[in-house]
Amino acid sequence: MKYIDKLRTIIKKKNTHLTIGIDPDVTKIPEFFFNEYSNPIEKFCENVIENTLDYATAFKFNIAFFEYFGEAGFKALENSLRLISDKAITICDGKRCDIPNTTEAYAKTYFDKLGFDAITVSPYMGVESIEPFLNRSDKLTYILAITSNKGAYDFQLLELKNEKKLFEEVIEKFINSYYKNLGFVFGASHIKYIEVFSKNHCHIPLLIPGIGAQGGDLKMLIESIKNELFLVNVSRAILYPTNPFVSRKEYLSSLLKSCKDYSEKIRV
Ligand code: OMP
Repeated sequence: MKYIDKLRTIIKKKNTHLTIGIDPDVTKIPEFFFNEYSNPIEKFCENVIENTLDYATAFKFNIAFFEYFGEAGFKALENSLRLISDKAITICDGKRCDIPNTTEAYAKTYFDKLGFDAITVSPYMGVESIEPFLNRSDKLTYILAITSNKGAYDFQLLELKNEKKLFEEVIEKFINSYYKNLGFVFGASHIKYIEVFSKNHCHIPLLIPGIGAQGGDLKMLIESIKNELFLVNVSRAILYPTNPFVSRKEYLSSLLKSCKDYSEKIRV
């Protein structure tokens, strides 16, 4: 099944655009996982997925946090993807790109071996640098357009001589390429640009982080999106309790509460 069809089907079934960001931060995972399990990261991910799968259309795995745990992190990724199977979209957040033969190695790992549905990439090595991802026609590649951090102003929002912003030039280059299995990442802090882009490109998937811990305005965001193929990512605001010494029962109940709450709000 093509990515867009799978995305559309799951959004309809679960009636939400919520993506849960699985960012297992060793300093924030509740203490009991470390006391009770030999592979705490695997069990942490397992508990999050099993308790939230019905309320999330997608799960985005930020590879940085998994790399920290080495082999245990890789096992946690494999186990998580097995648990999710076809019940949600899986996104590898690696922001990877390199010269083509190196990108091919990333594509083999994340698409062919692990089986992710989609990946995030940085576009600044050019179209050819992400072609190995785009050549997997049933998968989707989310290209960074404007990111949620203030560093977006360093390069992405620079104005060019033709009066376009650099990120607009990037988007145009990819949209005019031969490939159709691509989408874009917009930080939730850039509502004005999300509104314009989603109005003009209602069939291009969007991935929008920056809600929750980063403080994006969810209500305004939802009102501004004119494209049904969007996903809004929430990581820390769902994953972590304020007190890391919570009991299992308290943790699971707060996880479920915040997940259900976001799931209901991220709906059109
Ligand atoms: P929270 O701020 O905890 O919800 O996490 C946001 C997640 O989205 C992290 O995994 C970030 O790496 C990622 N992210 C951004 O925060 N901003 C961006 O512009 C792009 C991403 C991303 O590509 O996912």
